[in-house]
Amino acid sequence: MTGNITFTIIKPCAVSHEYIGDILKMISAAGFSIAAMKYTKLSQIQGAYFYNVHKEKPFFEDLVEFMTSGPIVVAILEKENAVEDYRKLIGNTDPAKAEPGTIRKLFAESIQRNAVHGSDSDSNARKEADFFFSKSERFDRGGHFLELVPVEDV
Ligand code: IDP
Ligand code: MG
Repeated sequence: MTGNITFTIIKPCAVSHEYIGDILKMISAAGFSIAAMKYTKLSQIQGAYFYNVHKEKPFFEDLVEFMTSGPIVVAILEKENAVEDYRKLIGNTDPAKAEPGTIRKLFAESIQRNAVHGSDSDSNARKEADFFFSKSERFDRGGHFLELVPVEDV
């Protein structure tokens, strides 16, 4: 089943360069609507939990240090085929390999400081959305509480 939400983070590098507005404009222009959003900062524990899948990678500790180094914007984005379409909009993990016009091509500094996070699957999108937002903080386009299907059905 193709999910209709994805989860994004505008990373500390992009926030500190004042790119929040430009990135949100691209997200909106690409047809995503914001179902939830907050300005926050990750603790060490939250950063390590969020990137737990990468804990064996050589870049893990640096990544958590970077992601906890300053404020971020976290958001749930709603659109048909959200995960795949958002990965296309952000581009390759490495900005040197990202397509022209993608968010990472335009705003990333390096493979680590690559401006934004985007979920890699429907089930991870749901888990990441649940990690940051309660049911009462998520809204559909009509302004009603966003109903999400259970993770196991995504
Ligand atoms: P993704 O963000 O495109 O899904 P992942 O492979 O899931 O890429 O990696 C998570 C994050 O870890 C990346 O967005 C980037 O910030 C960082 N990262 C990935 N590969 C490297 C690397 O080779 N060196 C340093 N940081 C990396
Ligand atoms: Mg990933």
